[in-house]
Amino acid sequence: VSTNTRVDLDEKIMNHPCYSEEAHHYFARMHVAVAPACNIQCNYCNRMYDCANESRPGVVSEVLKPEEAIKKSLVVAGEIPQLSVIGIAGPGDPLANPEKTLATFKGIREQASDLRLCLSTNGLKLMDYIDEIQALDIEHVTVTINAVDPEIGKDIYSWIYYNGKRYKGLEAAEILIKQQLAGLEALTERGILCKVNSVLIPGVNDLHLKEVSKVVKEKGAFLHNIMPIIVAEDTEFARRGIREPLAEELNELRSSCSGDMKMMKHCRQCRADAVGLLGEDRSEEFTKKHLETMTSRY
Ligand code: CLF
Ligand code: SF4
Repeated sequence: VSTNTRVDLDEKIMNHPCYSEEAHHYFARMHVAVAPACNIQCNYCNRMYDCANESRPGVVSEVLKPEEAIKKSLVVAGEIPQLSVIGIAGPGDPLANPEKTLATFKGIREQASDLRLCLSTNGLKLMDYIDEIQALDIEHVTVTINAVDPEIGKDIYSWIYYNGKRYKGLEAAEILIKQQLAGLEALTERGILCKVNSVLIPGVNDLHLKEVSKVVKEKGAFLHNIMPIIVAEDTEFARRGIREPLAEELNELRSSCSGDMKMMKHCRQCRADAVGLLGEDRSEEFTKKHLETMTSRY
């Protein structure tokens, strides 16, 4: 690694509240919720709420048009000087809404070039947008990978919708996992910093996540974030009686994986329209209604 690349990498980590535990005390992020549709069905998601791959189910974010999201980014950057990152993480999957997601990133890139861009996706369509992600200088990408073995994946996903066709069961899991890992590898080859989120689902993938950690590290992931499932009502996992993990189970699993790679321990399972430092939620201050009265100043 050359000195320049090293400095560059340190910078990318140090200014991002999710990639550095230290940075999360000083740097804020904002999510713009521009992506309502999704192309897969996770068994912990009931579609009424934010994407549970990155967010807290049970929260309904305010969906914005790209132009509204760009304006919001400029306003919030003016109001919150610690703002360093704009992320798109839902409420569905950003790459299942490619026009909206890319138009938003493009506008922010052009009008607020000092903000870093961050994308969180289920990874199904990553390979189709690698060039765009690189061209827009999106420095951080999260891929949610809950299994690397389709036999386990088939119990986590009911279906995927891929290139005009719906797939179910083992076949769906095979395609999804293949695309996720190929996407992860392609991104890291291009120097894009990748984090992998995994939802810990007791009795389904708890014994498998160590293997996931190992594989995603091999594919170049920089950070692994194991998040506890939040069992939302009206989901397949609620019907199957899946329980939420205990704090000790989560901690134990994280430490058993940490030999393989850097583990994230400060994730707050943010909403898809979260604003502010990781521990605070200022989304209410910056709703569409409130923004209208603020935009005249920007
Ligand atoms: Fe958002 Fe995610 Fe980017 Fe961070 S959140 S898109 S990487 S800017 Fe961070 Fe929030 Fe945890 Fe996500 S604390 S839910 S890991
Ligand atoms: Fe729900 Fe996100 Fe899974 Fe899509 S990717 S089904 S929005 S949790």
